[in-house]
This record gives sequence, C-alpha cells and structure tokens, in this order.
Amino acid sequence: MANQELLQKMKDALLACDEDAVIETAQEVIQTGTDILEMISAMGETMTVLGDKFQVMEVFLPELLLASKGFKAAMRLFEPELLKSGTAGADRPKVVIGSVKGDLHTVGKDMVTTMMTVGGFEVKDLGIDLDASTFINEAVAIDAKIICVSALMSSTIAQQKVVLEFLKAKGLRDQFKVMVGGGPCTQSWADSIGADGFAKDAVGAVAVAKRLLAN
Ligand code: B12
Repeated sequence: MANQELLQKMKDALLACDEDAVIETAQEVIQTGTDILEMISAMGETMTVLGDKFQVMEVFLPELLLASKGFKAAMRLFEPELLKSGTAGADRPKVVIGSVKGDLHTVGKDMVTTMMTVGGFEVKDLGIDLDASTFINEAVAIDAKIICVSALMSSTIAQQKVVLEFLKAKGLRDQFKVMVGGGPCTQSWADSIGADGFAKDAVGAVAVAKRLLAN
C-alpha cells in the first residue's frame, strides 16, 4: 500500500475510534517501511480533528478513549523502529515528562515522549495526575536534565507554576530546565511562570530541548 493510502487508512481508523484498526495499520506502516514521522504527525492532527468532533458531540467519551488507547499502542510500536534508524546516540540526556495534578490527558504527552526519545533523549514517562513532588523526586532520582510538564486544561495549567514553585522551594531550580506545553499553554504563559521552554507541538519540543541544553 502506498504512503498516501496508509496515511488515509490510519486517519480513518482514528476517526472511527477503532483501536484494533489503528494498531493493525501501525503494524502495516512498519512492515511496509512507510515514513513513521510523517505518520505520527498526521495522527496528531487527526486526534485534534477528533477533539473537535468530541466538542460538537459527534464523538463520545468511550470512543475517544478507544482512539487514545490505539494512539498510545501505535506510539509504542513506532518507538523502537525509529530508534533503529540511529538518530539517538549513546549519551542521551535524561528527561522526565508527565501530566499535572488533575489532568488525565495522555495523547499529547505520549507524542512528545516519542518524538523526544527519537530525537536523542532518554525519556521517563511518569504518567498523569502527578503531584509537583513526583516530577521533582523522579527528576532527582534519575539525574534528569529536563522536566517536561504537560497540562491540557485551563483548570490544570496553574499546576505547571506549582511545579516551578516547588523546585524553587526545594532549592533545586538551577538544577533542571523546565519545559511546559499543552493546549492552553502559550509562550507568554511559559514566560510569566518562569519556565525555561515552551513548544506548541512535539516536533517543536525536541528543538527547544536541544536548544536549552546547548546553552
Ligand atoms: C482526548 C481528550 C480527552 C480524553 C483523554 C484521553 C487520553 N487518554 O488522553 C478524555 C475523554 C479522558 C478527556 C477528558 C476530559 N477532558 Co478532554 N479532551 C480531549 C481532546 C478531545 C483531545 C486532546 C488530544 O489528545 N489532543 C491531540 C494531541 C496530539 O494534542 P495535545 O494534547 O494538545 O498535545 C500537543 C501539544 O499540546 C504539545 N504538548 C502537549 N503536552 C506537552 C508538554 C510539553 C512539555 C510540551 C513542550 C508540549 C506539549 O505537543 C502535543 C503533540 O503535538 C481535547 C480537545 C482538543 N482539541 O485538544 C479535550 C480537552 C482538552 N478536554 C477538555 C475537558 C474539559 C475535559 C474533561 C473535563 C471532560 C470534558 N468536559 O470533556 C475531562 C477531564 C479529565 C481530566 N481530569 O483530565 C477541554 C479542556 C478545556 C480547557 N481549556 O480547559 C478540551 C480542550 C475539550 C474542550 N474544548 O472542551 N479528554
């Protein structure tokens, strides 16, 4: 199957919220040597389309969860394949990533995890609904260079500031670069809370992380 056809097949599978079809198509992508990065980018865009459908009640919660599960499973399949292409060196700076307290959204965080792993970082995904202390304790434990904090809702975005304040309170602010992102997040929000970096998408996150560590 040609690239374009597989891209369409994956978009259709996600829009149909068909977890099995998403996974099968991901396997086909790998078997046929289709461009995985192009596929991931199309999948992210499709999740946003699905989000719009959710908002106007064309798609409902259980379906959306199936699409999200398929998305995560596909990322797990893609990651080792992308690593084989050798973009990641032996000395990979460590990163911790997670979604803030009260936030259960995983898809964007998973996408950032995959793209940063492929981009040469060793990323530990801490999960969702995390206390500020979890981000920081885990970052200390693995000697991470960057803490990535995801928040998808206006009700949870303030938790990104809590992570930064907690770091300061512990006297650890200079030890880590902190990157923030997620739907309601902007560069000016990131600046206002004193984060080191912001990116609006997963590809941008890799570039920002590299720039932060180069400085
Ligand atoms: C899927 C989804 C869910 C799923 C989550 C499933 C899962 N496993 O993730 C479910 C159904 C569980 C859910 C629940 C809820 N959701 Co919801 N959800 C969405 C939806 C439709 C899509 C999110 C998504 O996956 N986007 C696709 C990914 C690829 O994009 P992304 O997450 O933005 O991530 C990209 C960037 O933001 C960035 N990024 C993300 N994180 C980070 C981190 C760093 C460090 C960096 C640099 C970059 C970065 O890179 C990513 C990749 O490019 C959005 C609508 C939307 N259009 O976004 C609503 C949305 C986020 N949800 C919303 C709400 C309100 C809720 C609920 C309260 C219930 C409800 N009323 O719908 C609950 C709350 C649950 C909770 N406590 O967290 C609102 C938030 C509104 C707001 N501004 O506050 C939204 C915007 C929908 C809306 N318009 O009402 N949701």
